[in-house]
Amino acid sequence: MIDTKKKTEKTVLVCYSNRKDRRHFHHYESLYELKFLAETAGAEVVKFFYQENDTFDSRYMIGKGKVEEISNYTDDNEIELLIFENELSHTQLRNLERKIKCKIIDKSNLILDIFASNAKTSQSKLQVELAQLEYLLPRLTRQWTHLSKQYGGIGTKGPGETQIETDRRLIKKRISILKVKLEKIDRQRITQSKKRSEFIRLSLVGYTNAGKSTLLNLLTNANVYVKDKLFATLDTSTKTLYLAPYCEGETEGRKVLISDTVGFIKNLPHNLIESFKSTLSEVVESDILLNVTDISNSNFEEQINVVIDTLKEIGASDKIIINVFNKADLSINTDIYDLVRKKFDNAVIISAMKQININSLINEIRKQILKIKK
Ligand SMILES: Nc1nc2c(ncn2[C@@H]2O[C@H](COP(=O)(O)OP(=O)(O)OP(=O)(O)O)[C@@H](O)[C@H]2O)c(=O)[nH]1
Ligand SMILES: [Mg+2]
Repeated sequence: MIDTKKKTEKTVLVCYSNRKDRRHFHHYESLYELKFLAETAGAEVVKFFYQENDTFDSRYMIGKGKVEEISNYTDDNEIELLIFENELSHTQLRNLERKIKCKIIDKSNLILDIFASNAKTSQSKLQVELAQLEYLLPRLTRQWTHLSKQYGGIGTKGPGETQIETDRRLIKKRISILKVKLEKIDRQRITQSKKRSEFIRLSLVGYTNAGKSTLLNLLTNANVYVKDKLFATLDTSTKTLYLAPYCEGETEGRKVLISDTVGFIKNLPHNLIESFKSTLSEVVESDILLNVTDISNSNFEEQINVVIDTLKEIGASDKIIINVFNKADLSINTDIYDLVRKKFDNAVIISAMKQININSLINEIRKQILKIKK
């Protein structure tokens, strides 16, 4: 039997960058991350289109000439899907769909799709559905409905199976039902969380794919899902970490709690952060954050900034932070090690996979724990 769901869609990626406007400025390298996201969702990426200029065409985001170039390419090469790095307004989407005859989605839409297919628990499924509906509501157009029926695959999964997308009223009603259900789950979480409040709590945070779950598994002998794809983890799992006595005067070891949770990414759709607030509340309630960064990624400094901004957005920027630079087995430039030691407080360079320098990390955790009175 042929599994039609597994068919990969022939895809091109588009990124527009405006040199004069920070909100619309994107490096060419953004396309590599978008490619990883698209492949995580099952697409086959065959080409990048990148346009950088000083004049922003609000009709299409990219210039009219570029639209024609892309349209010719998609016709000649039987392209099924076009993914934009930039967030498109519904008017831009409609204008582009008139000119380019394939399915068009933006990065937010793609991330929502990945979240939808990776969601396992009822809480994360409800949270993703809520974010999808909130994303969809202002973008509901005739074209969208028409396209979603015509094509399958990326960008059309989720809440689009019934008549729901044709009726704003139904969507709004569904949104309020989802919110009530999520509030109920959150009340249970608060009760559980109170039981944990006597313990010192640590959370692993960081950019997606940095190695948070690998580190949790290593530190606690857990068996959390690890995968070389983006957003492998969508739920929070909390495990116990036993620490031996650290200094004189400390007679007994300590039992602390450590949690792994959903990773962050540049331009994570705001409604996703909103609907994942409950999942992320473990981070907000933690005493110490282990900010895990993939030091082998050439954009790691930008990724740290994204993590810091996201922590601010969820209200967790006032925590003790241990900066854990992971995947040191891959990075060979020692200048980078010097740079991070100088630039970041409490920096520890490790490899979770190859188990390099894990004792230094544990010592740093112990050192920081001594600062907390509980
Ligand atoms: N080379 C190398 N790879 C690593 C290391 N740590 C993790 N990985 C790999 O990086 C990929 C992502 O690891 P995860 O632990 O799933 O990363 P994560 O931060 O939990 O990712 P998400 O849950 O998707 O946000 C996997 O393929 C891991 O095997 C490391 O120290 N070195
Ligand atoms: Mg993970």
